[in-house]
Amino acid sequence: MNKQDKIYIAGHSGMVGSAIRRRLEADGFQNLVYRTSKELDLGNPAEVKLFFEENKPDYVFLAAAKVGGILANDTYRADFLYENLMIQNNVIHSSWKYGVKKLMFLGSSCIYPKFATQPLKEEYLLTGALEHTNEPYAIAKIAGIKLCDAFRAQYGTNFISVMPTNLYGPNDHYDLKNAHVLPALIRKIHEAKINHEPFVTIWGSGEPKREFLFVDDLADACLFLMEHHNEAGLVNVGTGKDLTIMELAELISGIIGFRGSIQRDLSKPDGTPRKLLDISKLKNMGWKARISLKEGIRRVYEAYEKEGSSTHA
Ligand code: GFB
Repeated sequence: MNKQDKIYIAGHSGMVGSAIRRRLEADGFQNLVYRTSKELDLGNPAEVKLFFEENKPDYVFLAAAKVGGILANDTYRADFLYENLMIQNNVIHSSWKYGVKKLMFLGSSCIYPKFATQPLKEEYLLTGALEHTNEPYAIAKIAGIKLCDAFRAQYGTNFISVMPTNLYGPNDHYDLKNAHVLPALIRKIHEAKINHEPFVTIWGSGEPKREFLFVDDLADACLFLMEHHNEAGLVNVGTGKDLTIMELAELISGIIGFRGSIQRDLSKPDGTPRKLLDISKLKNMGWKARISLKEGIRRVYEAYEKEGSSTHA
């Protein structure tokens, strides 16, 4: 990518898209294009087609998606499947039609089978049944990977797919019902501390293991892959380390300074028992994550405190 190339970031105001935008701006890319969802409805084929016809971007980062934590995925099953399929179908199809040089499609580690061998290698895709709570989201993301590969096979486009592990960072959602675990626990534990509550409640058994990547590390990997990777299939992006949800709650409690106990709500789902990514493919290309989980949580908590609880409804 040259500094003058026109780069469209779909989903620029979300956690992932905004991190990619920050990074591109910091690196001196001067021709970035983005639209709010009010200006451009990515679910609308005619609007997306017109946008591409008028703007003709050289490169596309497809970071727009309907996302959420385990309960949101399980509750809004139709929305997660339909909206994500529409967004990615429209953007990928128009990228082909209007000659985009290269597109990056962002997925998620939930595309792998629920009980796959750990760590999860890229070739485990479609080798077993998915986790029920996020099956609609995973099916949409798998369709996106296959659509990129199909355009490459049939029309020779350079569309690549990147699968990040669970992400966290600035511009995350703190709504307790729909958030992912890390922001949800930051909010719950912060509120328990300031209200002098004796305990905080986490969902499920606390036994599932998750791997967490700071979103600025993901943005770094995205730029790296946009420069160096030009193949079909997918590339995992993670840290190679995971921990149990109980350990995560204890780590966050330590950083926030909450001394109460941690209780479990067993009526809430655990989801996939473990989804640790095998990161050897990316490591062999020469990339690794830099921000430790402790450092990342410190940064996020600092921002959370500065922004104030009013923005976290
Ligand atoms: O982050 P999370 O919502 O999603 O939950 P997944 C991870 C684990 O943390 C689950 C537990 O075992 C939850 O039960 N957990 C404990 C909590 N306390 C809480 C809490 O207060 N809030 C939340 N949200 N969880 C999602 C998928 O799976 O991850 C998506 O549904 C996507 O499709 C995304 O892949 C990255 O890691 O289980």
